Amino acid sequence: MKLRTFLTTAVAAAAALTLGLPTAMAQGKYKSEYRMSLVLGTAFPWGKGGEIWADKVRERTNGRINIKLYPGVSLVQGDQTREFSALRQGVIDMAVGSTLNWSPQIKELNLFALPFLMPDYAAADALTQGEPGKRLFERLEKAGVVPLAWGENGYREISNSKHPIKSPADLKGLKIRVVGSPLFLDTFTALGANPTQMSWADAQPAMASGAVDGQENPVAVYTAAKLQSVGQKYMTMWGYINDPLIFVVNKDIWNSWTKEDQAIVRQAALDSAKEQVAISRKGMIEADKPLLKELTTHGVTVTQLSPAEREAFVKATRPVYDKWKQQVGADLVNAAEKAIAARKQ
Ligand code: X2X
Repeated sequence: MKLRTFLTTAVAAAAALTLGLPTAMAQGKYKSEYRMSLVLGTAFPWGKGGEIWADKVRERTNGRINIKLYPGVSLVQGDQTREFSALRQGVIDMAVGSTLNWSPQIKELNLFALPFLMPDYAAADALTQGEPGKRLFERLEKAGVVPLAWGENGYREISNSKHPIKSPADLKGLKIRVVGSPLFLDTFTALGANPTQMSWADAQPAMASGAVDGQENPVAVYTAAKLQSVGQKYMTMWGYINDPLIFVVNKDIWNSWTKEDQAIVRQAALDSAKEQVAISRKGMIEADKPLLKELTTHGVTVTQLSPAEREAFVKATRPVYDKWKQQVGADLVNAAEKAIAARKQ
């Protein structure tokens, strides 16, 4: 640095300090490293999204904001339902988190777990990119975090180790691992199954030992986690819910950044989320669905439902939908139903 530039900078910094101007220099609060929480690591579309975001931010801020990934929700000892509280409290600086895992704290996020609300990807987009998504971000801001962009874990399909599932009767008595909020217990109870709540970390050994018979997760999660190797031999494509992800920053961390850096982090989140959604849908949106083909080569029996067969699941879970519509907020659910009805296909 030339002497003159140095002096100008030093004077500016001193002035900023005394005047309390919100410049990075005046704040001097940047951490050498920020902690990003993720449930799934970079072998999955979810973790890839976090990695892309971290890389873009590091590059575009010339290393001013340096992010380390913590997959396996390791900052909350693997308990994904505590992630949102930890984010609020500052144990976590930023995250790409699932609406399902945060719904115990933010009941409106149960919207996405209402059974059979979103019939296709266009419907999921109508919610996240439309009015309902805007309202949910406002709700999250009120809860004290800074949401920036919507990603996607994906449509959750059901698998099990016993037999193909074609009707609610096939679920009878099956022990199914579920996540998140009590809504899942209601859904699977209504279908005649025996749901049990546990973290992702506990779920895999439980499948391997046969302590649970089944689970529900996107196909991309199933394949990357190789769930066929823990006995999950049967998968039914029922698309009952889609699980969006949210790119988010802790509020104090956000406020410690300059306006310029805030804009960079926001734009990087939007760009990364777009890439992440594309990665997450890869193999599922092409006509021949290569990801499903891959499953069959691993010996997995993939069951497709006829419209009438699917309708039986919709009917069986309708009372749960109606009950939880009130819990989520009838206004928000009505807005969601409206956005879906008006979607472009
Ligand atoms: O635990 C799950 O099933 C997972 C990985 O999909 C979520 O975190 C919602």
